[in-house]
Amino acid sequence: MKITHSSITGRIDIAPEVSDALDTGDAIVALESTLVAHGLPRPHNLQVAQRMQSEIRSAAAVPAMIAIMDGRIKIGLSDAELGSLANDDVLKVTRRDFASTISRRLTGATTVAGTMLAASWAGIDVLATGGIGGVHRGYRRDVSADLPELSRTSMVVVCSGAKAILSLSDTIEWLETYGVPIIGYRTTELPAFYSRSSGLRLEVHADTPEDVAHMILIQRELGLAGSCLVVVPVPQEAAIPLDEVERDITEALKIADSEKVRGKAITPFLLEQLVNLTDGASVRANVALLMNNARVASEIAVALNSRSRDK
Ligand code: PSU
Ligand code: MN
Repeated sequence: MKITHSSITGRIDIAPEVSDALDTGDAIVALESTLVAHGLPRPHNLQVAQRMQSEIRSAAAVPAMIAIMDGRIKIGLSDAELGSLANDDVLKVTRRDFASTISRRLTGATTVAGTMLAASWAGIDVLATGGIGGVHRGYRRDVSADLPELSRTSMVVVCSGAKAILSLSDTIEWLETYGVPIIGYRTTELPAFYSRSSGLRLEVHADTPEDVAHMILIQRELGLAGSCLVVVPVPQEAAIPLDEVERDITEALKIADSEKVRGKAITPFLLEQLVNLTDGASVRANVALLMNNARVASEIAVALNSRSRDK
């Protein structure tokens, strides 16, 4: 198995399926566990995680859900481990939380940032998720740890943009400042998570997994550290029109403000409010885009592998 920093090996458990794929050079897609623990309501959370894993397998890749369980970094989770993340109260782990979670032998779900870090330690280079964190509306100093992680850790992150509850334009500006390329996958606009368009134009797009793989390999050849963000719109049949979801987001933000929710609690709080305000349409969109992103990420991982082999 391919682990870069030897001192980390003692802290990581890699599931047999993932370890075999690392040995044989098969495509692997990392999955964040925060969407299971904090992002989706029960029982959707567990079902979606299982369905994403099947989707990845049927697209000829191996899923690697990442979390910290009792102080061990896990790359690939058993059904029992997944079940405990879906049902128990666990921590939310980003870069700053690794050492404290491990030293106290606690259990935590990794955010996109935390997942990127652990995936890169294990030698995995593609990650699929729903939406990354970003710059919050109104509280511009609340910037998700996902953004700096994207600028420093090399990974292909496939998502449907940043969560719509954020300021998408401020998030794009941040990524530009810190040199993170954004590739629109079959879109010329930044997707707005629940909606297919945001009105924010993207300069770069790709129509096939091979196109994406080509750009990523050049990024690597140039030695440009950091991630590429591949943004994929939610499938049409589950999309919510932008003006409709914007009304509900404004309402959810008002509730958060009146209840003085701040910091890392705000994302899960707003997502939960939206489930009620949209009568479940936000969950349907979220599930559809997660499944679709899992498939696209697998196709990109496969294309990256065959391109690197051809060289
Ligand atoms: N997107 C979702 N649901 C989520 C998240 C993203 O649809 O729960 C999670 C991801 O794990 C992401 C995190 O990394 O929210 C960002 O949280 P924060 O704003 O606290 O950094
Ligand atoms: Mn945040």
